Amino acid sequence: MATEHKTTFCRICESVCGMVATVEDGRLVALRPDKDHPLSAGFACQKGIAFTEVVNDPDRVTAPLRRLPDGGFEEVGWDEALTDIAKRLSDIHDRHGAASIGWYAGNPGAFSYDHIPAVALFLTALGRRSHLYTASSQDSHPRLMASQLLYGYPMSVPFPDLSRNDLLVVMGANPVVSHGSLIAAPRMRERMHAIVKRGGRVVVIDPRKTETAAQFEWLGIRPDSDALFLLSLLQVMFAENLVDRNAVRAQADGMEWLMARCAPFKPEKTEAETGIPAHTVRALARDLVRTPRAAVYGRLGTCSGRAGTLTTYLMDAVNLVAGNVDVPGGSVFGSLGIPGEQWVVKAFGALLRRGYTRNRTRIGGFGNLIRSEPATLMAKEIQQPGDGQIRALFVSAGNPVLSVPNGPALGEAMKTLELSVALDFYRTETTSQCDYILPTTTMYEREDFPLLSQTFLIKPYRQATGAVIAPIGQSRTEWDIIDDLIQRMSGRTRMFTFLARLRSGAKLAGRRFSLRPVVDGLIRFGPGGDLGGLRRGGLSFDSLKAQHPHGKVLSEDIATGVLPTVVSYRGGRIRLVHNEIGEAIKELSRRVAPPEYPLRLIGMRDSRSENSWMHNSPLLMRGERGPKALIHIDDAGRRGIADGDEISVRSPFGKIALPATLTEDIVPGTVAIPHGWGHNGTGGWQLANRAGGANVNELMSDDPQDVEPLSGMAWISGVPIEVERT
Ligand SMILES: Nc1nc2c(c(=O)[nH]1)N[C@H]1C(S)=C(S)[C@@H](COP(=O)(O)OP(=O)(O)OC[C@H]3O[C@@H](n4cnc5c(=O)[nH]c(N)nc54)[C@H](O)[C@@H]3O)O[C@H]1N2
Ligand SMILES: Nc1nc2c(c(=O)[nH]1)N[C@H]1C(S)=C(S)[C@@H](COP(=O)(O)OP(=O)(O)OC[C@H]3O[C@@H](n4cnc5c(=O)[nH]c(N)nc54)[C@H](O)[C@@H]3O)O[C@H]1N2
Ligand code: SF4
Ligand SMILES: [Mo]
Repeated sequence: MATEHKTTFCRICESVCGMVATVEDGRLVALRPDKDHPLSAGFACQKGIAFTEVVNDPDRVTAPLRRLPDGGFEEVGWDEALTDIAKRLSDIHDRHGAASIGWYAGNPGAFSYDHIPAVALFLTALGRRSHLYTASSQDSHPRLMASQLLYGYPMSVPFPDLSRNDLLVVMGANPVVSHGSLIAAPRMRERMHAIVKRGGRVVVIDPRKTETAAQFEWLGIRPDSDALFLLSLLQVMFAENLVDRNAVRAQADGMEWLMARCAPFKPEKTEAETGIPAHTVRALARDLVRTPRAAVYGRLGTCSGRAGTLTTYLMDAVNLVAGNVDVPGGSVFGSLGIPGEQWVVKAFGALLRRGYTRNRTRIGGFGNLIRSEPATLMAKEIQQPGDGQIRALFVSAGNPVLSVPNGPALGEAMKTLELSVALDFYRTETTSQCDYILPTTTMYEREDFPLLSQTFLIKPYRQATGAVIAPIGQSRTEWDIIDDLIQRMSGRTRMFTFLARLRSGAKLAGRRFSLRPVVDGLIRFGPGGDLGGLRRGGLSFDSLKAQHPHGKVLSEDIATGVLPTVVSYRGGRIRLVHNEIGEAIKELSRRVAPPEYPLRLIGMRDSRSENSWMHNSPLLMRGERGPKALIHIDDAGRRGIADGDEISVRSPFGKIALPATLTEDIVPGTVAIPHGWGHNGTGGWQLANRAGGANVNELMSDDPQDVEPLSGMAWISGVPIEVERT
């Protein structure tokens, strides 16, 4: 028996931890943490280890499947499947144009260097009016929108300089469980403890005393009130004259405008709504200014309410006004490290801003942020007749029937499509609605480079991996599938023809048409790169794999003083003045709370789930698994609910039933329910189906009125609900 140990890295979540794969006779038999990885250094979580079970899952789809009229599936050959898809797609394109075709790319798509680019190429070739959706509109759109407003570029996203930080304020993130998001920091729990050990503080602002909050200082906040809290922090900083105004003016335009906007929000006026006492707000404002190395960091909890863009904008504004932006230990910006990057930021920023202003969705009129539309509206875009109605939908690496507000409506809408195609390795609640399921490889069956993580690394390093094993069954990478489709669509538009030419050009040169030369170029011409062969011993894709399998650190710390290069606006200065932000602040006072729904719903993640898709791993599903509603003892008591009781949860938009767990570790009036459940038996994952569980997104609104107006983000936090014993 041939046993090999291959060094690689996990791509389930943003930590991208180092892994060692044991391969026996070409079969992946075990995964263990890589102790020589520069950042994860011998750490991997349970999901990372359990991934062997995903790769070898007997329920995995490993041959192309075609749906039968009775809802079952039969195996078909690749050629037959792709020929039929290309033919039907061409026909739809002829009759209704590009605006009748959509693609939803889910979360795991972000972990492969060529998946999203392939989708983007395909849609661009179809035509400008094709619809792109990503999981980002249930995740980070407000973060990207705030960056687009402040820095002119959605991808300029600051994060805390953890290794040098002395005061870290975590708002609406639970890194002990999530392992960090929009920050690539394996062992994030230990890194936060290190802050405390060196005499610093970690303050967690969250409606739930989360696994993170329990280990540090917890400030319980009422859901969806963070914008008020942040406005008060700013008000105190200005009113108590804590601000080095010249320093702020040196980085940003519009400080006076901001000052005027936050002036009415004295902490004594917001404490009733936020639940955070005025003196605590004042003390934190002073600490943020006076601690030289301090930063506020927020994630899903600050994005998923009704004012995610405003909240994120204000968080960055607090960092700016407190003098903590772009300085060691503060809120910093990563980079790709390529020459001329600032011009890329300038050019792309201008392009994306223009796209946002020009391209509006048919339903709701939302700006296309990073070219994509709100996934919340997919069902309506499929069902509402007229020019631009979606008739063909592709779904790759996503399970929107569980992940978007009112997912079941999407499942129903998908049944009316003329063509639906999934690229996935499971038959899920979503892919089971598709005409075809095209089997993709898992991450360990493809070579990779963590492209999207590059600008979020707390310590810049490079790592590349080859495929650890060959594709299982007939599975193919997303690039290969899309490339094949592009070839079959050749001649349809000028772009398709151009791509076909590129392809034959590459073939003539004895190469494959792929994105690899681009990634290779980024490595070769970036820090430590071999400059295209000019510098001996320098880095390239291949030398990373061969000579630095554990990864190569580029510098101990993140560069600071880079603001002019990450800001896309002319002059390289932050822009604070935006009418949209002024409006969003006014909107805060116009909110009305429906009296029949006195409680507020928030989400929660758990260590053994990854959104909806790791519920078929026996290792992760041991014991009693499934979603439960976490309720404060007092709220439960008033309603006669005991621990373990089955309850019904109602919102203005839907109703679900699930067991309750009572706790004191949540702000009264708040109920926490995890997402990613609701395996209803339409999928082929047997273990997941047995766990079933309620789909919390049945409680969320898919009305365009309830989608965050600036970024198109789904409203999934702070939703009004009522509960009762059943
Ligand atoms: N184990 C595990 N890890 C994961 C995932 C997973 O499913 N399981 N998913 C991955 C993905 S896709 C992502 S995007 C990341 C997310 O990473 P995080 O954002 O770190 O994770 P969440 O658990 O969603 O944390 C959001 C927090 O916001 C809080 N919150 C809710 N509403 C509010 C509010 O109004 N104000 C404030 N201040 N807080 C609020 C919630 O209580 C919760 O603790 O995690 C990734 N990692
Ligand atoms: N209520 C509520 N809803 C939420 C959230 C919440 O906190 N609360 N969180 C939101 C967030 S942050 C996110 S990111 C979204 C996630 O939403 P989605 O991305 O729509 O759903 P996932 O559950 O991540 O499903 C991922 C799918 O990709 C497949 N997959 C895994 N790896 C690969 C691969 O390499 N290639 C291909 N082709 N397929 C692969 C899996 O089998 C699975 O079917 O959910 C969002 N929805
Ligand atoms: S923390 Fe994330 S990257 Fe690390 S092993 Fe777990 S799932 Fe994989
Ligand atoms: Mo996410």
